[in-house]
Formats: sequence, structure tokens, C-alpha cells
Amino acid sequence: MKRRDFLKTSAIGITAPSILMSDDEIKPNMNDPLILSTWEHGLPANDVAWKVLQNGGSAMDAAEAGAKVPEADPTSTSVGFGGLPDEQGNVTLDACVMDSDGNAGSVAFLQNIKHPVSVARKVMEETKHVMLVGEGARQFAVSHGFEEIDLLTDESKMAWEKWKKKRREMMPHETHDTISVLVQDKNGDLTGACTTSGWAYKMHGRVGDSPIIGAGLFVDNEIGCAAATGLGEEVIKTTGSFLVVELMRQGYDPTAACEEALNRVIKKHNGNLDFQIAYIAIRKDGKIGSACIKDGFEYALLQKGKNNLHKIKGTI
Ligand code: SD4
Repeated sequence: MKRRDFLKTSAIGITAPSILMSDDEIKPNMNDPLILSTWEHGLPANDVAWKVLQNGGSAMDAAEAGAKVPEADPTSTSVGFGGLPDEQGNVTLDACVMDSDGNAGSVAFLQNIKHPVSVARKVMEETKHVMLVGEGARQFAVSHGFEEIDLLTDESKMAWEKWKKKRREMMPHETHDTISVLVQDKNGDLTGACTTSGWAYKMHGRVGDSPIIGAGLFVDNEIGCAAATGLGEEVIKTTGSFLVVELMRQGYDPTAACEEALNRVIKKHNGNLDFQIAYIAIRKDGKIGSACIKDGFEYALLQKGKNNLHKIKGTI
């Protein structure tokens, strides 16, 4: 399979030449920080994360700052403020972080807080726990100075009302655009962050893969890191991101590891899938990989100061 296309360059990158490059051709260099994020909103996320690294911030600071960009952007309808609500009209958020020492923090089913990724980091750094959910997570956030806001925008409310009127099914292939930000700093250390409003019009109380350590995100600083986007139920059932990292441990190339993790899902459905899942991965030596079930996935890679959007072909 050929994975190609060099489509866009962001503000900090040079103008995109119309060349094609495959991610297998990207030369790893341990001293270059790299930032790998899901979807097009990964471009501005990468820019912000890069600036944090340039200003001496840690890889964790960079991953968090990057993830906060779509969280605050009302036009990113699957993350944070402006994220599409559940079937009852509530915006409920899932997020997690993992650092290069193997520490992790997570929040799930969190409401009324704009930056769940920062709350997840606080859980990691200031509690003995890994995961807080729902009302407890909200109380924890408020007690740590997070402001409560209404996350439903006029646009997301209108979209929900339209959905309700049509009494539409919840369509798994509409679960798009979770942001995961994987960072490798100049020392080669790896971190990650993942944040989402999850499956649009999901059942009230539903939690996806994004706050589940090992499903939506996994970092092992000796081997690599990986993150998922797409239908969380299938990612959880295959412990997707952990699987990608474990396959890299066994010697799989990062892209082959992502493909094999997808194969576990594809086989169960006899190849008959109406949903998307994609993985991104960074191996410890700086080699990146990605794979998706269906066409349409794109990731943003910032390397050597250039931030580019790459489209890849689906495996089915
Ligand atoms: C979830 N994995 O809640 C998330 C949705 C997603 O791109 O990734 N959208 O299942």
C-alpha cells in the first residue's frame, strides 16, 4: 500500500512544494523534536506545541498546549467547546495524557469544562489516581481553578436539534476528528495527549476510547507511543494504542504495527466495516507510522520546523 500526499503547509512551515512523500521515507533523527497529530486541526495544534518546545517547555507541556487548540476552537465539532453533544444535548468530554515516565492522567464524561486535557494532566500530577469521571471530575476541575462554561454553541445546538428532528440513528462513521498529539522532544523522550467530545449524539454517559490509557493513547518511552481516532468501542475492545506499541516492541515497523492493530478489528467484522479507525505512532528512533481503515484520514506531522498535512489511503 502506498501512503502519500503532501498537501498543506502551516503558518510556520515553508510553502509546500508539490512533491509526494511517503511516511516510510521520512528520515528519523533523534535530535529533531517531532510532533504528530490527528486530522487537519493537528496543524495549528502542532504549531502551538512546537512553540512551547522552542520556548523550553517540556514534551508534556507541548502535547497539552497542542491539544488545547481544538478544545478551544468552536469550529472543531468533535473536541471541547463546540463539540457535538450526546443524544440529550449535553457536551461530555473525554481526555487523557501520558508522560515519558509512564505517568498517566485521564478524565471521562466531564461536562462544562473547556480544557479536559489540562484537567487530565492535573489528575496525573496532583492526585494518586489515574482517572476521574463525571461529576467528580468536574468538582476536581473547579477546585483547581477551572472555569465552568456552557460548551454547547449555537451551531452545535442547531446540529443536535436537526438530528433530533430527523430521529436519526447514531452513525458510527460520524465519529470523527478526535485530536491526539504525540510529541518526541530533542532528547528523544515521548509524551502524548488525546481529547474529544466523542461520538456525536451518543447515549448519555457513554465513554469512548480517548480517556482509556492503552486504548486511545499509550506511551512507552523505551519503545514508542501511539494514539487512536475513530470508533472508540472497537479501539477499546482491541486495546488499540497499547497493541500498536507492543507490536513495535516485537519489531513491527510503526506503520505495520498500526495496520496489524486495525487488522484485529477488520477480521472480527469480516472486512465489512462502516466506521473509521486510524492510528498514529512514533517509534523511539523517531520513525513515524499511521494507518486507517477507510480513506479520508489525515495527520499533521511537524518535523524540522515544517508542519505538513498528510493524507493516507485506507486499508480496506
Ligand atoms: C470516541 N475515538 O469517542 C473517539 C471519537 C473519535 O475522531 O476519535 N473521533 O470514540
